Amino acid sequence: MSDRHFALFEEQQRARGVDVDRVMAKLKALRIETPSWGYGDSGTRFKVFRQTGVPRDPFEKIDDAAIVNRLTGICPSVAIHIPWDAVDDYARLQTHARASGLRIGAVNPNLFQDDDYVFGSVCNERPDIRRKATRHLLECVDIARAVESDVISLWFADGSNYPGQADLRRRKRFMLESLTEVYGALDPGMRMLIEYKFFEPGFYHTDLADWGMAYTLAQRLGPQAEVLVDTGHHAQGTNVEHIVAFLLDEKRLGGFHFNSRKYADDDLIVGAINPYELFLIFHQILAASADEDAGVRQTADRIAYMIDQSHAVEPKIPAMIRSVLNVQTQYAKALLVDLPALSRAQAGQDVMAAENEVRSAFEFDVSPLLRAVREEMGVPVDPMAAYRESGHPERIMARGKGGASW
Ligand code: PSV
Ligand code: MN
Repeated sequence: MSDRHFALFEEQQRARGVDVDRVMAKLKALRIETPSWGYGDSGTRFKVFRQTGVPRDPFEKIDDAAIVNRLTGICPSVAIHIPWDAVDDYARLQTHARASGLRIGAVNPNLFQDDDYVFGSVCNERPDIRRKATRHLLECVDIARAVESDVISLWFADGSNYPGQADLRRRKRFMLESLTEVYGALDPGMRMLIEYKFFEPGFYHTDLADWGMAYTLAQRLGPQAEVLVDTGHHAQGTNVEHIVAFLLDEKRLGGFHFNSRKYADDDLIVGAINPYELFLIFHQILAASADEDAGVRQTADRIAYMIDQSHAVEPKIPAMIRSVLNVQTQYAKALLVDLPALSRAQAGQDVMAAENEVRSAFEFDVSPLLRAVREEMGVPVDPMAAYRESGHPERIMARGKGGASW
């Protein structure tokens, strides 16, 4: 490796006992899924600012996801959201993805944009609306099968705005009833990821408000149901990495929706607000990867890392690349924690040494390491600069304004 900075980094890490080759192999194996809706126009309830060059259909969203993958080398799948990405011929969509070097990842049903769902979807008091919602979920299992995806990722906007508005226990049972039917339709290799969110659009209660509710449901359903943690779906100050550790230990952590938040579910670029939190999440995952319990190790090793962002003011593709690079950076830093040394400090109840083990890994500059990894992977060492020079930003201008929303 010609890079002098990498040589210094390598020397420094080897002196700490870090196996740099192993770290590089882990970095090469990291995979992050990008969301089709992150390439579309989106905004806030106040305004959606239209950008020029936004994809006009699911095929063009795949084209944009493909360039993110080409430049980073670690984003070979794209999540779809139905009906935003509904097409007549899913085989064609999959062929297009394959030809672009991608595969279709998680299939996300949409149970929040139909007028019928004003008082909920699977938790609605009206049986005909619950049926309609369940049918849509079953349709998404079929779509997953058609595009050879093994993940169906569920989020429900179901909730209420006022005390007394809803029968909370009855709605809980409605949810279980619907998901039991959907779970029964899964193929053996498929996973159902259940995402929670503490508020919004409901402002009083949400039917799946936190990880405990999602976990309870997953347990009631069976081993193919797991919890999905969206980093933006917690109250201020929640210790998200603790939730991650707990779910890992229970072997029920299925995936992530990464994004950043400052106040609520802000959907900002991943790692833009609190990179230490992202690092600490990866630290918990990597610690679980080394657990003596094989089940915990397997759970940690098959987590679906997905980005869930909506770009209101940012150019979509560079924002997505930035998110991917920020995830990669924090993962790299977490790989530098000396787990045996940390474990010794914890066992000895040495507060300062234990805290230092973790924080000092976060403080290393991993950019020489990431440049070396990218060089070995045959992708640009600076994906952001490569995007600017790729010709893609100019090419997509021909799409004009008024592309797909979300
Ligand atoms: C809800 O806020 C959410 O996080 C769910 O994952 C949805 O599918 C996605 O955002 C829609 O943008
Ligand atoms: Mn989400």
